[in-house]
Amino acid sequence: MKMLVISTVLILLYRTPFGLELFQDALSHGDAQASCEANGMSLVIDSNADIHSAILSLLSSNGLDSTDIWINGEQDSSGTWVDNNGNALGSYQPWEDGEPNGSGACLQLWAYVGHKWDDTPCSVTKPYVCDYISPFGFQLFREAKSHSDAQATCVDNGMSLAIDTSRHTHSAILSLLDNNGYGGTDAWINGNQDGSKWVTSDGDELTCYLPWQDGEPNGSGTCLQLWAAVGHKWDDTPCSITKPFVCGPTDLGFRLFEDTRGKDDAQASCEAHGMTLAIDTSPITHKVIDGLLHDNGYANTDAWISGQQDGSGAWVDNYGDELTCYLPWTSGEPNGSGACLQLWAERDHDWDDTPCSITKPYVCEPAE
Ligand SMILES: [Ca+2]
Ligand SMILES: [Ca+2]
Ligand SMILES: [Ca+2]
Repeated sequence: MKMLVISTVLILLYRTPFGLELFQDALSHGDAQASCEANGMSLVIDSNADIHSAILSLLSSNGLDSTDIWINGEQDSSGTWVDNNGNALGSYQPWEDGEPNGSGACLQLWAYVGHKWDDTPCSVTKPYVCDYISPFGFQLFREAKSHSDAQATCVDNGMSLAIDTSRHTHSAILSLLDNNGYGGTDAWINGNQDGSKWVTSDGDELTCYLPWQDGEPNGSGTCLQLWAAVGHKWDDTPCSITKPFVCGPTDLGFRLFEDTRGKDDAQASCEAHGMTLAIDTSPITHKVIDGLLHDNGYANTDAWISGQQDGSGAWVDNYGDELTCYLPWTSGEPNGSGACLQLWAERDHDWDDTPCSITKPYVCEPAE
């Protein structure tokens, strides 16, 4: 009897681990960052155990287990370890025992100790790993978890599950998934059903921007996912299923600028920082912007956000989109007193129309 020989085809799938890119030309730390930027990326920020293991897999699959590697991080003049934008590195800092020992001001993954962190001179040339940077500060976590475990991991990393408040955040989250090879994968974002409402992890209702897939939510679960099969529109699904997930900053990426400017100059300043005046799309954004003003001592100060009257008298944001759905005008406003939208301190930072030329501090959000 003849043996049936089943020929096995070994298919070797090789894929760059997920948006991270390894560059094998050895450069100094500064030149490595410049090279990342020339490729639309930045030196990777080793901000959690999940991305750390993705970096190590990338090195391993390229035979670089024994090679030191540059990542994002340098010591500033005050001795703090910061990223290339000057923001302090987070709480996840897998230093080798005894490091940093003052042997240099740049951060490497030290091969000799299993690619733990080490401070070393910036001028030494090494290969380096770049990463796509999401404008709103969204981070993809690759290890599949239940919705509640995903949220707990985001909190452990100083964030929350990503809150999808506008077409701009939605597009940033989708770019993050695509750029990391997750264009075909479902992912958790922030949202739970609470009776007839959908609320964030802080209990704030998701309103106005609700990109549900047609026919959803259909009662198939009480947690909010981005459903890959329908272009990552929103879908309700059981919370216990494990999926990759996207975390985002609790301040939604908004930033207060304290120099006072007229409205046009404020927008120009936002743009100079890769941002645009913040768009107040829902009670969630309003609470964050108002909180930012309070936390920085501006509870009693008016501030500019996005919004001006166009030629037809409609109120539009900086992308030219009409402001609809969420319109927290304070009582009696708009009263025709100006063509620009401000947050009026005297009315708890509800909306007011006012002359565009008045100078005020302003709040920006990341631009697409
Ligand atoms: Ca060292
Ligand atoms: Ca569903
Ligand atoms: Ca007014």
